[in-house]
Amino acid sequence: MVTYKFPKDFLWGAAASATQTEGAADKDGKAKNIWDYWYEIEPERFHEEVGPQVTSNFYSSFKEDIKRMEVINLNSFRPSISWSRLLPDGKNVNQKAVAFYNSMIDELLEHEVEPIINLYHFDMPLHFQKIGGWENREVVKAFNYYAETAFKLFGNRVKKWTTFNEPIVPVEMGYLNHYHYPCVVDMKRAVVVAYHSMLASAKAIHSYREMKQDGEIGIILNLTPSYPRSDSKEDLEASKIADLFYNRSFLDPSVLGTYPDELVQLLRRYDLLPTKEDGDLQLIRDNTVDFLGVNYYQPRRVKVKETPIESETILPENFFDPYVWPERRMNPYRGWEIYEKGIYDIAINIKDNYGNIPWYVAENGMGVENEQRFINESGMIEDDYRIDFYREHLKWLHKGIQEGSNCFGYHVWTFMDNWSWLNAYKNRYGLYRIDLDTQERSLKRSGEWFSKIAKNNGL
Ligand code: BGP
Repeated sequence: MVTYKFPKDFLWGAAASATQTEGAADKDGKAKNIWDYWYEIEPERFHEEVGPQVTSNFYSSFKEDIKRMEVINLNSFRPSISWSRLLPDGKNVNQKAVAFYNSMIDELLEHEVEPIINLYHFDMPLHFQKIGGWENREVVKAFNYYAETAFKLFGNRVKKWTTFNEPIVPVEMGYLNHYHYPCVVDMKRAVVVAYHSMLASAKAIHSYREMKQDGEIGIILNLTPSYPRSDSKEDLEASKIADLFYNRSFLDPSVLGTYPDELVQLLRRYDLLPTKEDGDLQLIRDNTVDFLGVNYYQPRRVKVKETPIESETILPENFFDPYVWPERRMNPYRGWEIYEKGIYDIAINIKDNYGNIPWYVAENGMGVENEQRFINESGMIEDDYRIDFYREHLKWLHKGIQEGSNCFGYHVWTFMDNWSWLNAYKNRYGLYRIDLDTQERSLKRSGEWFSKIAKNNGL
């Protein structure tokens, strides 16, 4: 019996990214990206010193893996293209990469798994990082060339594209914290990186339309709803600022075509506004997305700034403090709060404040360490915690849809265990387990459960 039925043609699937799954990092002409390089110079930063060279070997095993998608009734899959594989020097097309992505796309279509192809998932080619990465407007141009090349090569079969996955993450992790290369902590530079990423997205959308491609193009944002500790004026203000920095900085320009005034004023007050060129804001205004992908993992709880600011440097944290909600439930392995209702709040926010644009859950998932503890006699991982996680999020999502939010799909993170940015294979997320010694895949109980949900279009 299906109690929570989802709309017709709802997408049930999973997301992935090139660096986290493909492997073959130095094979068949692929150039280095920042992850390959960072691992080379600082392997100790990565869990158990496992780097991005092999990961889940999707480059070689994609045909079997796509069959496995069909087995569990996925009707869609969102991988990314590796920029440094497709255009190793930024200009010339690598034919081996074309062959790989062509076969991957064809295989997906043959198995009735709709490809949603993402262009950028944290993987700046090293030679572009060397000239400043997103700080350099030349890289915005280079990205546009890459996007046009991908549309030209694959646009006849791919009907849903996304420009970026979580563009705030490289800003936050790489320019406000030491968690992603280039490990800079500088708000002024972070703002430039964010602004240029936004321009790159708008420019690629512009090209997509100029090229008269007959599909749709969007962006994937990680939305972390900000919840204030209390209704006090100060807590509300703190939570509003967190929302401006971490959500609205990309959400507003991507969907509405404009930056929030409060954000611009705040940046101006601290002399943090980036240099604009003529036409920039018009480009952003004219090239909003057709649809939105939303990655949801955790909320952000905020209170007014109570701890003294230790450094002179301006950082987002100067404007609010994190708040530990006494009732919170944590995923202890990842250190993220689990708050299922957040997905409903996002659904309603999109409906009420973002023109009820078509959107889908592009990632939602739970990473757990040491999952082999849960292997049963027949060799299956009994990950009931993950089933609970998905079920509760889906119920809240269903409520949002019932109330009119225009959500067209739900993708889990992720299809099979994969390599994570610093944690490597510490926390596992897959519907399929991967034995790293043999690269063997085996279905987890959550995979079996998800296949029924996908088949019944509900739970
Ligand atoms: C998202 C990223 C994914 C993935 C996921 C899980 O932010 O888009 O690439 O990694 O988070 O996070 P992690 O791998 O850090 O546990």
